[in-house]
Amino acid sequence: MRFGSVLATLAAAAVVSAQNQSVTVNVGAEANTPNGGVYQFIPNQITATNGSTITFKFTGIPGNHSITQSTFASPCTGAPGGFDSGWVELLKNTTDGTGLPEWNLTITNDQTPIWFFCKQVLPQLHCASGMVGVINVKPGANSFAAFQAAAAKVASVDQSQGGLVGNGASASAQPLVPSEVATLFLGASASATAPGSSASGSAPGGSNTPAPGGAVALGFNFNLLVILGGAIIGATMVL
Ligand SMILES: [Cu+2]
Repeated sequence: MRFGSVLATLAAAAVVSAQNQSVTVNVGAEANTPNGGVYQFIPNQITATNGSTITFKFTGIPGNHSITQSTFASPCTGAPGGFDSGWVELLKNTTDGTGLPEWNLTITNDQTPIWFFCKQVLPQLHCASGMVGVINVKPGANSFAAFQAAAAKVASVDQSQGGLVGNGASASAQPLVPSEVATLFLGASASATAPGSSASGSAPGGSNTPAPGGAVALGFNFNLLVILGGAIIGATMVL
């Protein structure tokens, strides 16, 4: 009995509850976080009633992560009408942990599980590496363990962009991203994504960059150089 109660206590410790209040979830872990890799939400199981706010705090260094709603059936694919923070790339940490990017999600329907994942694919699939979570899992129904196990078998991760309003939870704004510590990248919306392009994870500019957004930034810089170079050549010819 005593052993059983210890187990029950340990299991309960992994679940964080919020009742019309705020709960913080760390997005991504430090590289040296004990007992786990960098690809995780901490905690990854949350119980929260309607009106509660989940504050996702981007804490992982290195880190480029998203909070994207999926379904139990397709753990690493954006849910139709699902919420999506977009990618937040944390460039550096702050000395005391304050001033980090945050994204607030408010629970609007606490009667159904809200499954979510990180859609980052570089340097490996974060979703398949364990970076998944659930709000309001129902006892005796689909379990978080089964969700995470299914995610681990996924070979490609959806890169389309969801909205702020999701199924059972909504955000009123995009992530608050202080420019000195992080950058926000938004992908093409699901409806605007061409068939076949959603799983590549590559934006124009190349696939060997640290993030889809990073690829966009490098592509822009390259184009800028071309434009500048062309302008200089043009000016020289005029002279
Ligand atoms: Cu991630």
